[in-house]
Amino acid sequence: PDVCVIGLGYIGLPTAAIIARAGCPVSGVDVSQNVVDTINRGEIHIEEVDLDGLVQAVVQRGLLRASTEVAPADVFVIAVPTPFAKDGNHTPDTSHVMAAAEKVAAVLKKGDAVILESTSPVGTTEAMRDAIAAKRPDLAMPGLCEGQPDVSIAYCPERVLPGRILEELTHNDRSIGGITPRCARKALAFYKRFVKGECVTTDARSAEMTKLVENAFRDVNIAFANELSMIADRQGLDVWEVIRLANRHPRVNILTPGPGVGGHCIAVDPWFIVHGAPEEAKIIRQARETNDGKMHHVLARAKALAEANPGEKVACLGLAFKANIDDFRESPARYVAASLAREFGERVRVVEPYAAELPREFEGTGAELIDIDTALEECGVLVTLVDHDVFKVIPPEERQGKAIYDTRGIWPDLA
Ligand code: SAJ
Repeated sequence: PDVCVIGLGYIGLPTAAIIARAGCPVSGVDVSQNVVDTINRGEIHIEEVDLDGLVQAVVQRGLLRASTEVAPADVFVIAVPTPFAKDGNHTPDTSHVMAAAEKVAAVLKKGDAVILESTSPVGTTEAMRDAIAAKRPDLAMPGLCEGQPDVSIAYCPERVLPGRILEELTHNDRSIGGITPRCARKALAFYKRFVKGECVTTDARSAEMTKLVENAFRDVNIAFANELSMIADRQGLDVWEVIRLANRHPRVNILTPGPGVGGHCIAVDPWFIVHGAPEEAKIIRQARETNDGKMHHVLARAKALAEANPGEKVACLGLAFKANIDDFRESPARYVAASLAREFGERVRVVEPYAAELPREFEGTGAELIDIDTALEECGVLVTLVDHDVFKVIPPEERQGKAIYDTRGIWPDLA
């Protein structure tokens, strides 16, 4: 089939490339002319392992072409952002999904399939169907007509990990949620072309909730670890030792405390559940608040350590939202480092091997980006904020005599 992928970001572009590699002609659509031009040159605008070579190959073979306009196709895959509305209440904003659906509606024909992949609150796929139905009264819509609908509509979330996107897009299992069972079967046949993992069919609302639940599960588990670390601080316990021991229980697997939860998914998606059922979603809401609060706890402890060592420079190790990636958006490490820079100015050094320069909020603070060897020579205080491999391998003798706050537990010998 001819495929149209709408939204060429972290999910849409790799998905478009993988569909193209499977031999389907793909037209990729993005609102940004710059993104479109970059891809048509065979280049990419995001960082992801092996994505550059794949996009170059499928563009060169004429299988992937980008545009700012939605053109007719047989299968439409929507992978646009679903951020929060700007009301400060963590309300989901599905306007990009609806805008994409309206563009699809304009070119939709009998027999086509529309698949939503964007993380969405429960009910969004049906709302999208209704928006398409309003624009195209000539087409019989699934769930709204008697007998056979003219088009099929489904919700099929991804569950890929940044840094492993291509691998996980191919090998992860997938939930395939149809508005009707027939819609699910149609979407299933499409995903089978490029997914090697198992594709499990369900209804659209269950698939929407599944995606949210997966990330909320992880958030709650991280919150448990973060809460433990704050309890341990209060009681003068070593949290790493407690977790190591508890995890020897055959049915206990406590995750790793850190400076908070970053990224664009785990810190966002649980709120979509809370928004849909505010009375019931108590643990899920609390986990979000606990993980956000951890940042402030870490900052307070780091400040105290800097104040207790007034003559020393303070090295913040890491800015990324997690280990071994160059993504600094929504990063608790970055928040803590920038707050320390504002407070302690020229005493602060930042080590981030994945950054070429410090983000804008560091401007004028006097803080500097340096490499790890310089930090180990010049800084008497070390605050580890990201568990990058390059930090983990620093041996104890190189850190000897320094005041250290290891927020991620990367140096077990400290315990
Ligand atoms: N973190 C901890 N302690 C831990 C694990 C993680 O503090 O034990 C922190 C990380 O440092 C990071 C944040 O949590 O700041 C999230 O990192 P992550 O690796 O758990 O997840 P993401 O955001 O990179 O990707 C998640 C994944 N979801 C799940 O594992 C349930 C991924 O599979 C999803 O596809 C992705 O969200 C998404 O796009 O929804």
